[in-house]
Amino acid sequence: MASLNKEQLDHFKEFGFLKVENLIDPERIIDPIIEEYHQVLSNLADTLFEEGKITSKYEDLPFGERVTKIYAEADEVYNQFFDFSLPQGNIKKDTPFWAGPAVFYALKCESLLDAVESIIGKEIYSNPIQHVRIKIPEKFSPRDEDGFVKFGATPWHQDAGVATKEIDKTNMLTVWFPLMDADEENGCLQVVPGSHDGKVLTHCPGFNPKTGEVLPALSAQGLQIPTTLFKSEHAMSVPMKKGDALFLTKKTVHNSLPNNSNRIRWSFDLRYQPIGQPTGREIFPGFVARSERNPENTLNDPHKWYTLWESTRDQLAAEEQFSFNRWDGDDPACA
Ligand SMILES: O=C(O)CCC(=O)C(=O)O
Ligand SMILES: [Fe+2]
Repeated sequence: MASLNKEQLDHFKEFGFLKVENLIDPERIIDPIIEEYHQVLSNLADTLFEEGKITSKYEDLPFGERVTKIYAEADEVYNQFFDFSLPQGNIKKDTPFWAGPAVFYALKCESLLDAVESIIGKEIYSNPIQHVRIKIPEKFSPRDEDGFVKFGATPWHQDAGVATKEIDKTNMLTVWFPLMDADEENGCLQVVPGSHDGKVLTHCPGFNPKTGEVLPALSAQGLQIPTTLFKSEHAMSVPMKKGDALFLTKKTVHNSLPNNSNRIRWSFDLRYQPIGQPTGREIFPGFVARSERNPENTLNDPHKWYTLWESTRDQLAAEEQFSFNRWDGDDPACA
């Protein structure tokens, strides 16, 4: 068992984050994901080429350069095609997602679950708040009408702030790992050590939903904590190598830097929690990743995992959908 040692656990408790080097086998776990995503990208390239949105399929390029060329030429970011979760609204019958076997085996990675078990115990549920993030270099990135990079740097937040209020009762653990080395240049994470010790801080929408106006000093990239509410001067960057994993509590304040490099910034973020606690996104499907008490309940079949997401999408597409943001932006801290 690749359990965490006392020193690591003490660090996690004191500072609210822990980086573990060489936890995820690059050849056995990460390379198959990269291979799988290359196929997803090929399918996307075929579609965009047929639609006349790109003039070449860029078949001979490695993943990073290929996705950069395709997003830049089509002037659009297609990250939902790769994501193993659904959007937080406007889900349609043909909303794309990717829940392939290599991704499932990463969620079930034994050494990763051993470390998770050291923190949250033996009854482990895979929380459905999870994403792949592909960020092409900002200099090539498509931008929105306000000039903001689409899918760029992530603003300051706590993960509890991007789930529904029910998450306050849950011992949710975030695991972040890069599929390629991530550093300050291509946009690694920054954490604020010790910021997990207080309450869930006010998150403000990046724009005023009533007027559509972008708030001063904030970007339009979703919910964020105003820097007046925590010690942003204590922030530290966490550069990571392929195979390393970063653990965060649900209240650890973190963000990510912009991708100012010539290569992509590519990562997975996963969440785990004890079985039976609220997930904070109840409409999405989680699963039992490991259980000593009821091992027969563990999900081991990647295809079953795929069908959980497929049926969720089809069902939500047929219903009226509600937004699940817990903040209204009326707090004076957001002004
Ligand atoms: O990768 C990023 O840019 C942000 C990730 C994040 O906020 C998370 O994993 O919770
Ligand atoms: Fe986060």
